[in-house]
Amino acid sequence: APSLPAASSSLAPAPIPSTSLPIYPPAHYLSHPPPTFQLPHHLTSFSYSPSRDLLLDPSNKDDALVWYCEPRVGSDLHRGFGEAVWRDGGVDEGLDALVDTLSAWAARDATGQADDVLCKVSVITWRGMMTKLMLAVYEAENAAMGRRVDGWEMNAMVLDGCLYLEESNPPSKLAAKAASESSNALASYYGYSFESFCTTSSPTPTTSLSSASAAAEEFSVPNTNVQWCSVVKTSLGEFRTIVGGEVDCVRPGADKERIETRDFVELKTNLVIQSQRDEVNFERHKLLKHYVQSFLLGVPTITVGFRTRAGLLSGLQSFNTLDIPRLVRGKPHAWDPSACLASARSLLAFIHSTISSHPSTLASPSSSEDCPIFRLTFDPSSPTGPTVRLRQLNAEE
Ligand code: 0WD
Ligand code: CA
Repeated sequence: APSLPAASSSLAPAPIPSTSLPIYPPAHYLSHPPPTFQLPHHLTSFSYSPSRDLLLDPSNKDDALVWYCEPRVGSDLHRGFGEAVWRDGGVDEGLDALVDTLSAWAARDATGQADDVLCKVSVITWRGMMTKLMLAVYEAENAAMGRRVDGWEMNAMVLDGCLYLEESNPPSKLAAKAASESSNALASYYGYSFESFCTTSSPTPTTSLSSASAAAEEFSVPNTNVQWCSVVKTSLGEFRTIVGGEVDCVRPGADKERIETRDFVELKTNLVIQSQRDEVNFERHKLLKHYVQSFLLGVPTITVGFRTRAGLLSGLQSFNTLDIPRLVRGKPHAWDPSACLASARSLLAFIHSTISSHPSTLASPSSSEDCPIFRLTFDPSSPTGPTVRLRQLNAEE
């Protein structure tokens, strides 16, 4: 029989891909230059209505867009607590809103730009999922230092070469989430109420006789169904990504017809900082999370409202997102965004290549119904060290 040419070794079955990836201490990721991160570019947007209807037509996709207006220090964030409308946290929305928005955007685009972006994209997900990937390295470090750290779970699939990542919400987890939300209802209400005090649905600042009455006028009782979300394209290393995320408001005067990421403003609330220990915690944990979350969507400004325990607004501080790493550099509790970028890139590479080369993905036709789903689990306190695991789900899961 004729012997096979040497080149046929490339036809040998691929080695069984590894199904778990250790998360190393931050320093491990700092021995090479960080991967590039492309400045996020706003592609399109959508809104959720007060009854959680998805609005994605040109006529209503920006219905939930609001503009920043400075709140009055001393405002009572407890105001309206009893009347607030809370989103039903038991509904698992998956990636539907993002995927539907992208389809509608591509369908009305006559230039071919949308198709061009979509055919090159290798990751589509919510910003919140990218935040989790970027923070895993420091969550692992927190766990190693004995702090209590929650892991996370996501579902993943690769369809036509594009990785889709969504939060995994098994019923047990939804119940735990609902319980923690109701026990933290007041603290999270202060966050929503702060958003209401800081925003107005008119694009130009209203001039009024007294700033106190202007601030009072801007308050409307929060309905957590209402959200405005931006969909951006960016890239991390070799991965072109499309990311959707909630944007709290845009800067005063921003033009609704020409929204760019440089207009975006993120709002946060925090208990007033009263001790050295509070300050270290704020810089080590809160600023890291705020930085990563806003960086991923290209949000340039983060405005923090400091509040008392009783919910009175006691002060405001705005941060330029890109300046935040410099504020903590050189301190004993410093963190380095390069470790986040490098570890998130290696996580994406692991997830993308493991799923793409998996026999069941290779065997599946190009339709989302039959595409195999994988479960991604991050266990920061695993006895064998912090690890991200990937396994294929059964049809029943
Ligand atoms: O964990 C997530 N990323 C989830 C996102 C869980 C459940 C739902 N979603 C939805 C959001 O409601 C939105 O429609 O995905 C879309 C995009 O969200 P994102 O920007 O990716 O979410 P993330 O960056 O995690 O959080 C941004 C804001 C939060 O503001 P703060 O200032 O706390 O980070 O989205 C809101 C919240 O206001 N948010 C939620 N709203 C309702 N239900 C939820 C939730 N479970 N999680 C975050
Ligand atoms: Ca916020």
